[in-house]
Amino acid sequence: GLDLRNIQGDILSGMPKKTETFYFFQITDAPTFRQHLRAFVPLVKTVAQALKDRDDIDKHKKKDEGHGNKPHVIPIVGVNVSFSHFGFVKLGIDDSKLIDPAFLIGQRQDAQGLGDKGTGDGESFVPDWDDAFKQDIHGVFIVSGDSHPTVDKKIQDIEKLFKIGTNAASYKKIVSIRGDVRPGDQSAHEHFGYLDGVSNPAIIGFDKNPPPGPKPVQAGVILLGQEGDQNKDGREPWMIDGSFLAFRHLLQNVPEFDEFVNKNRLQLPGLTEKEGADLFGARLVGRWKSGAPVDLTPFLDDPDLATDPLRNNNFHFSAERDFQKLCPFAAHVRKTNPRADLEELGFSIDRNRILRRGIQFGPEVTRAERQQKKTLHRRGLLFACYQSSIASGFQFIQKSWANNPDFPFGEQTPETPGVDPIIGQLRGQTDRGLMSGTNPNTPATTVSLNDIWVIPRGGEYFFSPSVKALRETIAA
Ligand code: N7H
Repeated sequence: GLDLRNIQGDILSGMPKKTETFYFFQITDAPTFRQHLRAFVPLVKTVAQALKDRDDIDKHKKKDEGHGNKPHVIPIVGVNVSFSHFGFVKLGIDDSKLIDPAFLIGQRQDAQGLGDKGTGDGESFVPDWDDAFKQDIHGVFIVSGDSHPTVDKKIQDIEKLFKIGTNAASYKKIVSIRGDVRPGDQSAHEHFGYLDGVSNPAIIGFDKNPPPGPKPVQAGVILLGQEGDQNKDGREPWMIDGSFLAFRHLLQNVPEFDEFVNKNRLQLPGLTEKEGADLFGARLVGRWKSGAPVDLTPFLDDPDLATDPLRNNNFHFSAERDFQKLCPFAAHVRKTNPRADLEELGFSIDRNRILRRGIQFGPEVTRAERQQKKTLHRRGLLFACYQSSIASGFQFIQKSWANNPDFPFGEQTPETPGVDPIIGQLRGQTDRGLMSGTNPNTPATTVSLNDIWVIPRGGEYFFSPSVKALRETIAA
């Protein structure tokens, strides 16, 4: 079985969180850093501990409800740490057996391939990113919890261990970015308004009763050295139970997206303007804002289906593998997990599955923004996902699926799908070509994706080692 006390908590269970800070750093003094890290390791939350946190939260909730009280928040905080290739180089740790080409070149060098906007070409390409991410980032602390004070207090503890603010400091802080779950009834929804965190791969040997849906994957799809890791036999012992973390700082232009959806609302008999807009938006994503998949409920939202874990992920695009009346080929959830589109043709997509652990950042849309239909405040998604290969996971999904107007099927589809309207990008262009299938009755009708609403501002690829590796290999 998996050693849940050896795997960092964000990877498999996800740490319970209302707020989460990504704190990026650059190591300035490697020997001292490795000493400081030794004292830091006990702070790292494992999967076993994260599961216990979840239990505690549930128990308190039940108890409060049993007493007729409103559930009160119990303080929870969790810390994880990951390193980039440049971090391992700085620490003098040979990471060549991590093999992953995306990890080894780093995300800045990969940005042109991902389709990010920028200047120059090849080696001299400079992405149009925030300055923080143009520097060499060596590692990231992830600190999540129930509230800002608990998280901030933990960050102070970490800074103390690494002697930040004194002459003996062993790293330099580059930037920290705070994410927050959205307020009220939007709490599990991302900023465009769609329910997020519905579909993640079930892991064999970890998820005991996976709900019906995409078939569970071997642990090695996410964890190095486990069954299903493509490079299982080539790993060094310290790499086992670690996972690659792809982080992306993504802005979302919400008022502009809303305006696009409203302008292109479907004008079908019996639909109000609002219903026509909601249907169009649902067809861009592949799910209604409620979370209900359009493959199962193509014309009307179904809030009960949306929140029923036994049904809300149990679809495969198989009823219409070659057609897009139910769900457009380019819809975000079909592009990023094509299910039967490939599996029924005999292609396994197991190695392309990722565990997503993102969080929203930035304020709610203000009245002024809504009136001007223009983004005035930065908001979006701190996208984070885990996988045993970035080249087959995040990078592949972004490059070969989301950005590829011919996917799925290429020539065989009756209509060219177009890029993923949510995350697809073509060399930084705002005009991203045509998407078909948004109108269920006339799938050949296209809409022009003449703007882009998700804009990358930075990111990096990291490796999130096991606790044993932190203690015995990375710390001194
Ligand atoms: Fe996506 N969105 O609101 O439209 N995503 N995503 N994503 N995404 C998903 O199933 C969104 C991004 C995947 O198994 C849902 O949890 C937004 C990147 C994958 O069915 C919604 C952004 C990548 C899935 C969104 C964004 C992915 C998925 C449905 C950026 C990888 C699961 C809810 C700001 C390259 C697919 C759910 C499956 C689902 C949205 C980014 C991948 C609503 C706004 C960068 C694999």
